[in-house]
Amino acid sequence: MDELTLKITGMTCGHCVGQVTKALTQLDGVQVKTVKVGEARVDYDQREITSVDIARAVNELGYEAQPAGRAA
Ligand SMILES: [Cu+2]
Repeated sequence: MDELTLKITGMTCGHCVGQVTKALTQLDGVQVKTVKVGEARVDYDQREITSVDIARAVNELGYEAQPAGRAA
């Protein structure tokens, strides 16, 4: 598994955290570690999904996600 941290703009409250958590949990190959306002950390399997796909799932909710830290 590889680690991905997403910096997310547009999140403001616990509802946003719930929405992002739900969307990430539904992705195959992704294990959610922590989600808080402005940031999500997951482990993911590169054979199943890319960091771009993971960010896109968050963007589809109306937020703006960008990979942070170690590139994958
Ligand atoms: Cu909110």
